[in-house]
Amino acid sequence: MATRLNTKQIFALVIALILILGLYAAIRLAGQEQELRKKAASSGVQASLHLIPLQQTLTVGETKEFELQATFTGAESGERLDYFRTEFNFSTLYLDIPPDTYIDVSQSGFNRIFRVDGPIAANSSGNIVIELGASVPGNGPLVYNQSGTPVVLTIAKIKFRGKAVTSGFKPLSFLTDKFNSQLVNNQSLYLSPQYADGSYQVVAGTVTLNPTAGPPTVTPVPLPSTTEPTVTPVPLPSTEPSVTPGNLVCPPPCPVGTAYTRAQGNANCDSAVDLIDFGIWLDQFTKYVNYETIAAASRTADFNCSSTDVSTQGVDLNDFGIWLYYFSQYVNAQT
Ligand SMILES: [Ca+2]
Ligand SMILES: [Ca+2]
Repeated sequence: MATRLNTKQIFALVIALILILGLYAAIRLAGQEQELRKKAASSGVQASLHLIPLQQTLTVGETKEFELQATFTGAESGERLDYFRTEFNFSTLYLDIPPDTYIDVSQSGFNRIFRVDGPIAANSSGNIVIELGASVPGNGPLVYNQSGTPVVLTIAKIKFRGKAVTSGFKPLSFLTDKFNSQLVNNQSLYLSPQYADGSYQVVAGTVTLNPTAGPPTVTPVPLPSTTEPTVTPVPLPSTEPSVTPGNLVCPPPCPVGTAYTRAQGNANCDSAVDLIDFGIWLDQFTKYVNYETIAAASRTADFNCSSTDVSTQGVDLNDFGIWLYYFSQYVNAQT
């Protein structure tokens, strides 16, 4: 019996073969990818790059230092860095690196500097490249700590100077792609670090007081102070009518025999405490709140004035209170 396969059966076999080959290829590829992934990372090291302090405020012209730190956890015993490269940028509008101030990488633990940008390169581009290496593979900085606490490397100390006032905080950003930033350990394995950008703000250097801003805070004293008796002539007792007007700190009292005294709200020294006195008080009060000086002899509505208490020597609401009190007495006496 001839066992010839017909066209249909051949076709089915070919399809099955293609499927089997495809599946095999897919399994192989997945395996290779896993291998690659193992090679791309080192043995579980968590690396992070950040600036310390994370945030700073500078005044214009002021210089402050940021430390570029790298932190490592989970490294294996004896694990070191062979190579370090990072790049980050700042705005040349607001910051610069002061001239002759170079980036300090002396504490990094690397003994070979491939590239560290100085002030001229950094200030023209706004980019800082730091590229360091071990002089011999395996003699770079150790990233393993037996106690399990993170290893902190101070890779670089960078001094920035405030150039112009910013509106709020601006970033100091790491370039995180593998082309610009690479960390390689002593087994030639890449580490993929986490990056934390820093930030800064620049504020004006000096606070200038605007003399036109806001109302004056000092209450003007319209008369010479009596708190210094050696300078100001000692005023005579207010009951003494014969004083020289130029030396007064309080208005003279009403003549003896007046029905109401000045201390009783009688501004014009007639026989009444009425709305005329209120009108005088209001006029002088208006001048007082507008800081107009009224000579003592003319300050006739200063009812509570005391030559020894400067706080009474003005026409204010205390004097109004006195007028009101005696005005009601006067009105009641009339009825
Ligand atoms: Ca009066
Ligand atoms: Ca007064």
